[in-house]
Amino acid sequence: MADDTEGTTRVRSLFLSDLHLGTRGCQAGLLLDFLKDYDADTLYLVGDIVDGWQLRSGWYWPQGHNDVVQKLLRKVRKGSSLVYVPGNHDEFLRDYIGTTFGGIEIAESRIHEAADGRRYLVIHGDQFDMVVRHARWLAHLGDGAYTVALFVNTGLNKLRRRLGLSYWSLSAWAKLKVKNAVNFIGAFETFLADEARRQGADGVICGHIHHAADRHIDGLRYLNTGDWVESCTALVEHYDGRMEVLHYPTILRARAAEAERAALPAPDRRAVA
Ligand SMILES: [Mn+2]
Repeated sequence: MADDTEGTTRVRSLFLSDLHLGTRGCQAGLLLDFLKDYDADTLYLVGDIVDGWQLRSGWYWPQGHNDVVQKLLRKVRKGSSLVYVPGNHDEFLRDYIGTTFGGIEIAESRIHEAADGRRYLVIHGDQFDMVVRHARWLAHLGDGAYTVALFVNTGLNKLRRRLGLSYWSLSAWAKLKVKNAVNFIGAFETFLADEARRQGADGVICGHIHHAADRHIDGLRYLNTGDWVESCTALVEHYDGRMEVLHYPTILRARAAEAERAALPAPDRRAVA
């Protein structure tokens, strides 16, 4: 259960992805408030934390983005473990996979064991872009094609990076093809669940498509942390192993409504409740 001290809620694990620091879209102010509200034994940064692709085409780094980084580093100094699983926008960090610096561990993916013994594959998810895009013909080619597509996806984007081209992103592409976006999201979710199952996990925790979710796919728990560009969502693991997707704007609204209610004279409270 949550242990509340000085207005900060402590959880066993906190999963954040798709902050996109270094872009105008990042909701750094809200994110900083959230990081003041929540502390965790283990922090997972599930990719696209710093937007390296965007920074290459023009430096944008306001103080608020620095504050977020400082806040995260401060948590590490105060004893939180931090695992950084890079995504496609911060894939420059993939060159450092397997290393630890300043108490931060960089990992390609990770199996997280929850307090209740359940095991979750923690991965950003961009590794599946090509698989999702070409799902129809890959299905005809069998298991081998699936592995090849994963390999091609990584190689192709590494090449694009070297050539100074922008990242080819499934989520951006799906948005252009709005009619099919729902299908793509569904396919992405299914592929990630399949991969988690293949690795013997009970669930998957990912990001990438900026679409927070908590659902079951063929008995496997699919959890997506969402993003801090549009939705401002995070995933927490409570001390009993219970996983919960938090939508921070909803938490803030509920808190404001409660404060408003508490400020009313007692007889009026019932009328508002
Ligand atoms: Mn991504």
